[in-house]
Amino acid sequence: MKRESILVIGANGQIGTALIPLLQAQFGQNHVIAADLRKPQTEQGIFELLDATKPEALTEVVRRYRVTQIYHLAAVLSAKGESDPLWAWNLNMQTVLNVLEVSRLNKVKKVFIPSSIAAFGEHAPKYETPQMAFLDPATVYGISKVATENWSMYYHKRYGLDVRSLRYPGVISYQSMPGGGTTDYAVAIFHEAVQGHNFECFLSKDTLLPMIYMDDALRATLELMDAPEAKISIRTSYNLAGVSFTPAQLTAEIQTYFPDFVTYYKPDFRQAIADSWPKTIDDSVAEQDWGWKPAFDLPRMTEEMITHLTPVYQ
Ligand code: AKB
Repeated sequence: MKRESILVIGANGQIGTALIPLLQAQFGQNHVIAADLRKPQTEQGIFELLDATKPEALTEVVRRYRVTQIYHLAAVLSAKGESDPLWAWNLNMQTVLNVLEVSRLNKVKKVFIPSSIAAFGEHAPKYETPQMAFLDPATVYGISKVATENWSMYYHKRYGLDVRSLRYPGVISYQSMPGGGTTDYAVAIFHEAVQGHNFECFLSKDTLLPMIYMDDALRATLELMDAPEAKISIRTSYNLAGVSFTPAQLTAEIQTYFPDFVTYYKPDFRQAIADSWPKTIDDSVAEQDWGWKPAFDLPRMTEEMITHLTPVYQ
């Protein structure tokens, strides 16, 4: 069997931090190259400082390590992107185009570039949003994800590049904090609750959004990347569902552990972003094509989050 050499761009981010140990376990520590703009706090395995907006720098790393797979996880998320739309567009698109082009020119075998529920907008059905819904996103992040999906499909059709993608819901994890997203409240709330603090939520209490626990998000990613090429019918990005909940439902679940915990609601500009997104997702195409099934519901996710975060603050 040929050895893989796997480059993870955006390795210090929320998904990279949790994905790298799994890739290291599967392929061996010396076969996973973690890359980011800044060094991580603790380094385990190979790390490269890399600015993926620079095609020469990316090419150099890909050639030096004879990279066979790339996970491109670096992006400016929905809320942060709105503070400087042109900067966010340039960063998100330049890095995606560099990854696609450098992969094509250097015969990288497989590429993973995530999309997001942010690709959907006003004219997609809000409940059980189908795979093939109309895409008219309200944020620059969403616009960049729709463009990324189309560029990925183009590289697959035109050059045969094996690019795969998932439309991630809000990802809930204890390993690291997300940054700049609209779903971030659902991680921050746990950090406050386990410290005995109350929580001020920037979304209203009944804002239903699609979310996914990190274990499910990682399993979906690895299952998609492991699926035989013939099974991949979607070359834009697969809808992916975990569990949908509102801030009020999450608060009630946390209160089963901390009965005195209170959430206060102070919606800000992120409310309009959340209101433009789906509430629940139909991921039946992922199920049909490569057998996707989420394992974590709201109670199980809450238990895991509290179990892992409690010792962090003791
Ligand atoms: C965000 O909130 O921007 C992200 C996402 C849903 O892609 N978590």
